Amino acid sequence: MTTNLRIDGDRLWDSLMELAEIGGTEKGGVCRLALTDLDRQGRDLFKRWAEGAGCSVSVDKMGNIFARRPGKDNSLPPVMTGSHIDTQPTGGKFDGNYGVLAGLEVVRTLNDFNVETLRPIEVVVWTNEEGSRFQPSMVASGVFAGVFDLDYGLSRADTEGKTIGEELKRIGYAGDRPVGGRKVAAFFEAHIEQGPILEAENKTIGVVEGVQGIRWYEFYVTGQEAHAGPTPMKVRKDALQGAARMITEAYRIATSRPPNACATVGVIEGFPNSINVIPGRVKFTVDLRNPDGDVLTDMGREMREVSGKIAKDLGLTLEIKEIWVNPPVKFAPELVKSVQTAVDKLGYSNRRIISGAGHDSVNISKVAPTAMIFVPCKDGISHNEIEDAKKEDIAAGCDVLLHALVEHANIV
Ligand code: HGY
Ligand code: MN
Ligand code: MN
Repeated sequence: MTTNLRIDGDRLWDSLMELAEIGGTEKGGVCRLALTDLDRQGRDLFKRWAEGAGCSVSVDKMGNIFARRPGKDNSLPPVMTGSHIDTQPTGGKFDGNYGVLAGLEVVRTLNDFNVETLRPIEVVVWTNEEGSRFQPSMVASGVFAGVFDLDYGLSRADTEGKTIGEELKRIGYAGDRPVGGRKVAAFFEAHIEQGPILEAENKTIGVVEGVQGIRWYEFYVTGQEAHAGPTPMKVRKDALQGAARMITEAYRIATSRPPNACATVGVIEGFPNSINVIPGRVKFTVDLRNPDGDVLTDMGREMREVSGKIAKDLGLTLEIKEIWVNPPVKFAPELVKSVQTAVDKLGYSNRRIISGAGHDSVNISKVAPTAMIFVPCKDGISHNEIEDAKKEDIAAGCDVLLHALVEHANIV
């Protein structure tokens, strides 16, 4: 395909801004949690746009949406691209949404130039990538890749006990297609970096070689509620005192393994959450990450060990649930090479990079050759309503996606 083929950056940007209005927040972010009515509205909009671009749209039993542009030989496995449109509660306009709409823009561009590919192309919206409303993260692409079974996926419940299966039915996206079990020739995902490296080095494109490992835990610390006044410190069974020491250890475990180890405590719930009652129960979560699988495993081991010791010292009981383990992933060298070739052909500044964030590509890499394309985001900030990106970078990443995708859509 000739190098002067470019996507329509204005159209892509306008689509991003229009989708961002669904769940748009005061601060300019997006709150569109998985399988809420806002997610349904976003799905409906994508479906309308995809059908308007001549795609046939299907939905599988996990609510994953596939917009298919036919190729010359539709018996061949498709080349796929896509991401997610569910967001964090204080999410931004670009996380996930960019990868979905970049895929749609590739289809629109191929239509504009009457480019026919050998293989069909499918643009995918994966259900519940964020793992905010339903844990674990990326559960629907996980079912597609056989990482989880369908029952497990559909049974994931939110804090109100509503399951993915029930919510898919409620919003009208409980599809009838089997989930996965079909060949995919290649999968590409365009995404903002969600970190500071590309912007700091003034690079337009990140050629993503892989994703760091991730482990998620839930910690349940139990002590005994008692009166904040008459109960001497030395006899207390204060669940929050224990949790606080364990949380401090989580940060030490990360900072003692520089430069890549990460630890995040995103959720803390105390009970009974009353100013003059010693907390009897505390639940908190720990998200550990490292590009080195062995170091990540050791971080988890140390977290368990020190927390058990703290619980014993303070006369507390501790239950630790390991809710998600994702070893580090290396992407398919032949697809990474295609991304690099497209970047070089288009003349964009670039660097190789490992993704700090998890993506559906992690799961899809288990069943198809997979690679990702990163573009910078402002100040490296994401999972924040101020998330922002430059229009020209958003367009550049989509140009790279266009050329890499079409290269593979024309390989027999
Ligand atoms: O957790 C992650 O890295 C992704 O944003 N779900
Ligand atoms: Mn994302
Ligand atoms: Mn995210």
